[in-house]
Amino acid sequence: KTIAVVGCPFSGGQSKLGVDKGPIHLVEAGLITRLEELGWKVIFDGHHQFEEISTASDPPIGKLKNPRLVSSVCESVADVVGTHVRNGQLPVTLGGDHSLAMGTISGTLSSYPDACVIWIDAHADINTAETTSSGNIHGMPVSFLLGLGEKIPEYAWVKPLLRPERLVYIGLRDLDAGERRILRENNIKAFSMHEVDKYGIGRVMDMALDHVNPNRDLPIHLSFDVDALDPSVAPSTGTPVRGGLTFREGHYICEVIHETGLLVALDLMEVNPSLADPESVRQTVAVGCSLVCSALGETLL
Ligand code: DIR
Ligand code: MN
Ligand code: MN
Ligand code: MN
Repeated sequence: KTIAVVGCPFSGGQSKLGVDKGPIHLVEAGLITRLEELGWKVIFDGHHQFEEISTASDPPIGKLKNPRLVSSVCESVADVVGTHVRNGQLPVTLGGDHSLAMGTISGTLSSYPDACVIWIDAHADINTAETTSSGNIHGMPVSFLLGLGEKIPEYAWVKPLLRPERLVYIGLRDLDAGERRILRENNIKAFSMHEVDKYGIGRVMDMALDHVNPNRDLPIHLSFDVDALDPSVAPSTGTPVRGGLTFREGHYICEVIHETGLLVALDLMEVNPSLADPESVRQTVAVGCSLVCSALGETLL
């Protein structure tokens, strides 16, 4: 089986510079060799080049910032990821900010309409054009995939193919009021850090998979925001929130997903090597690489 690494140096879904350097650091840390050592054939044809749309020609639509740029980048990511999936390859998308998942998940669902999405994050990223207070689209990709909120013509290419019952969150601890309401109204299953504390990550993973994948027969798209991890584990990210997943909890999630044998696409997002000191950056990049390796078969024994 072949992995296609899709490097996405993109930061337009939020306002901090540097997250576009995430994929370069992850690859330079040796990710591709490590995946090859796990027995995969890996294709990587350089980091993605995106159409440039200047801020001047991309004024806000309502509150949404850089709306045309984010749309055009995500549409091209959807095409790239979709093509890899159609060719039987497993796309590993390296972000870049989490708005990119609008593209990656659209790409996965274009070939696997019954795929489930496991979203690991401190945040739910489910704001709509109406509920967002930041206007940052990295806080919104899930609402587009579900088809929630007012329709924006610039995003007409995003097909609302994700059903709420095929989505589960783990690691949440920083939700906006509107996001809480959306989760409740759409009956979306979420395991916040409270449930991780209460049940332990082992039972949370069992319950999460029982919910989205009861017969363990549906393809899985894993979208991992590195800020799901505690800031002591992954400090170099744009919106760190204390009280997150431990190093082992993060890896355990990835190991269990690999054990299902159902993973068809993986995102590793929001590594920002411009934030924090060099040792924190090294640590965050190393954790990002090892999460990806765990999801792709690296084991402890
Ligand atoms: C916040 C923060 N909910 C927003 N979201 C972040 O801007 O919509 N997502 N940081 O990763
Ligand atoms: Mn996040
Ligand atoms: Mn996120
Ligand atoms: Mn974030």
